[in-house]
Amino acid sequence: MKIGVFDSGLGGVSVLASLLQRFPQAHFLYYGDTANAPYGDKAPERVQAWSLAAYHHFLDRGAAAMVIACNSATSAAVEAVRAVAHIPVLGIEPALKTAVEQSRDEPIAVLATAMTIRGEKLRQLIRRFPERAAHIHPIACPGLADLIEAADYAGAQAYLADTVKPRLPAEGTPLFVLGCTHYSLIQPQIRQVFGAEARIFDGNAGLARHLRNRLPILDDAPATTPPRVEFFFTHDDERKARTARQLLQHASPPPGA
Ligand code: DGN
Repeated sequence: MKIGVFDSGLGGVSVLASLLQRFPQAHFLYYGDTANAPYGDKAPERVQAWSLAAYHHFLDRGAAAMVIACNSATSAAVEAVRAVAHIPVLGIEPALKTAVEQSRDEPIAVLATAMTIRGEKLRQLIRRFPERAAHIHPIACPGLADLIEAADYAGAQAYLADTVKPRLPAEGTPLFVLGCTHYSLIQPQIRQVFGAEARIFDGNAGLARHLRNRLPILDDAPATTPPRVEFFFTHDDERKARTARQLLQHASPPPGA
């Protein structure tokens, strides 16, 4: 069974790694829109059009579901894609609820692109926790996804230290809610800057659970070895696909681990 996974670039590979672990029997089609990335500072209407192009890519190849592994595209376009879709379309949501449940009064940093921070979806999510409002810090990180896309991990670490850290209260180790799928790829850098004990939450496991609920039949499909993943990038396809495979290997525990 084919599942489409869509992001503006490489960030969705962190989601793909979780999905592969949970559904090793599925055949994943990955679509990274590198010709139009980054999405975080673009007009929502354009992101809707690009998300629809990804949907048609998956539909033409027989996908049974589309996973929008990009918070920015989920925020701007999930409804627009669902309005025309013939297959389930799932978006990703920052795991704020889990962070709230697992904290007392520590600061909770929600890191995301400007598009996600401005979007109504995140505002609605934050409004669900009025008693914690004073502790929740939404922080737009323009340019951070680009550093990760370019594999500039030292630059990403400097960005966290110089741009993110000063915007958080000095008291208490913050919890981090990752509202951009690219940021899951820099968890070591977050721990480097904020301490090894920093707690980090992304929406990947929640998304895998959601997919299982929407497509219970996925669990019945026979396992394929090795797992099947096809990468497609709208720009610089071969090089990006090579990097994506490396990231995936790095992100996935070895079989049997
Ligand atoms: N990975 C994307 C997200 O989760 O928002 C977007 C990154 C980008 O295109 N700037």
